[in-house]
Formats: sequence, structure tokens, C-alpha cells
Amino acid sequence: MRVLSIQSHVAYGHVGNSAAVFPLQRLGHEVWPVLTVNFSNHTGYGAWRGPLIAAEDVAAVITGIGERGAFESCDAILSGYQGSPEIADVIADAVAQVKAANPAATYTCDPVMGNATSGCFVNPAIPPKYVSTVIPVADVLTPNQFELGFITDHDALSRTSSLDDILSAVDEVRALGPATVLVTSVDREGAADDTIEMLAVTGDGAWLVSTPRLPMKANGSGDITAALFTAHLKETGSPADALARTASSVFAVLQETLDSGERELRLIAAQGAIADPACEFEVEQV
Ligand code: PXL
Repeated sequence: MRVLSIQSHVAYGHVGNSAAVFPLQRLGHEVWPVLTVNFSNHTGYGAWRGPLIAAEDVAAVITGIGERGAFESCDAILSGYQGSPEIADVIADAVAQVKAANPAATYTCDPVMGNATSGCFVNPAIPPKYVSTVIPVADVLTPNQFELGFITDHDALSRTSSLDDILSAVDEVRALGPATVLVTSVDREGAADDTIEMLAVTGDGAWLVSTPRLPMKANGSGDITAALFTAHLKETGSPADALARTASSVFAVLQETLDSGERELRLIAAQGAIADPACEFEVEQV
């Protein structure tokens, strides 16, 4: 598979493309990373250095890839952290260009905005652009539960939400365009306190997987989740199998990170669990 991945780059640590590229490569896929920012480190540290990449420069890099005749062989487009709101138009344009060259290509949008613990950590002009410009052209959307609430104006999506509340927000977001939605960090009424869930919904049904909740916050876990789910869904064609593999690998990376005591994801150390997911967690159709 060949993946055009439009996301942030950090020199130190693992978020954005600096989280997504290696797992895709480890699974045997070719990745064309296009950078939206070139930061020293992720913004969770509260301080960082380095530039946002101007929208026209991001567009130029994508145009150059197209001029190599590469779009015909592009199987998937993946986008994550945008940096500035203008990048949304560049992404939508890239999706149109790739799909014109290869109608079978799919676009996965990870609508990076924030999370339940930190709230919204991106430029406030970015979330409306996701809704107006990017989400309508996405085939797969991978919000965490907080982002799903933000997109659908269900600010009330929280630990007290029921599975039905979450499923109806997913229906709303699917009506905007994406046929497949993966909700991460699902934290809902009725689930055990020591677990966290991922929910995949397509036109054919909904599947839930539950993993132990680890006492940690790891920047970049959403970025590897979106990348792995995209790759496994393309490869298997099965949302349930893609969910089982993704949950297994992400849990293993998080467990390895927790055990190490380090702040950055231990992606390299956990590469075996990326290449060969144990699929130890049961996926339940709901
Ligand atoms: O994990 C999302 C992400 C991506 N890119 C950058 C970030 C973050 C989250 O902190 O700072 C640059």
C-alpha cells in the first residue's frame, strides 16, 4: 500500500507523522510524509520551537508528488494535526487530485482537536474547517470521543453518555460524509471503570473493543491508531479485524511506554506488536 500522510513532524518524540510513519512502514507500506509543521517536540510540553509550514508550501510538496505521476498508485490519504486552518483546503484539494487519478483511493481524516483531559489544543479556527471542508470528503473519520462531541455539538458527550448517545453522534457525523467512523477513547456509562474502548461503525454495523485503562496520558496514541486502523482496514476489508489488530498494537505500545517510565511512545521497542498484533481483546458487535 502507498499512503500520502499529511501531518505534523516533530524532531523529538512521536506525534503526527513522527508517530504514524514508522508503524505503516513496519507493516510493509510505503509512506509519503508531507509535513504541516516542523516542531522540535509536541505541544503537550507547553513549549516548542520551529515553524508551521505555510499552506502554499504544503500544497507545493503535494503538487510535486503528483508531478511524479504518483497519485495513480496512491491507495490512501491520511491527515492529522494541521497547524493552521488553511491546511484544510490543501488537504481537500489533495484528496480530489488523488481520487481523480485513482478512484479506489480512500481518505482517512483524524480530526485532531484535543481530548477530554486537555480540551481543545489547536487553533480555534481549525475545528470549523474540519466540519466545512475536510470531513465531507473523508471516507474514514477517527475522532476521539471528545472530538466526536465537538464536531456534533454534543458537548455533553462524557463519561455519563450511553452507548446509544455515542452511536447517535456517530450517525450524525456519518451523515456529513464519512462511511466509516472509528471512535477512540470511548468512556461511557455502563463500561467498567478500569477499561477504555474503541468503537468502529460502518454501514454494515458497529463493533466495540475494550482494553485495560492504563494510568497515563500519551501524546501520539491517536495518531498511531488512525494510521494502523487505515492500514488494517484496507488490508483486511473487515472493520472487526482492523479494530482487533489496532487495539492490540496500540495497547502494546502504551504498555511498553508505561513500563519504560518515558514520556514519549516506545514505538521502536514495541515494533513486534505492531508487526504481529496478538489480537488478545475480543471484538463485540453492538
Ligand atoms: O497527537 C496529536 C499531535 C500532533 N502533532 C503535534 C502535536 C500533537 C499533540 O500534542 O502537538 C505537533
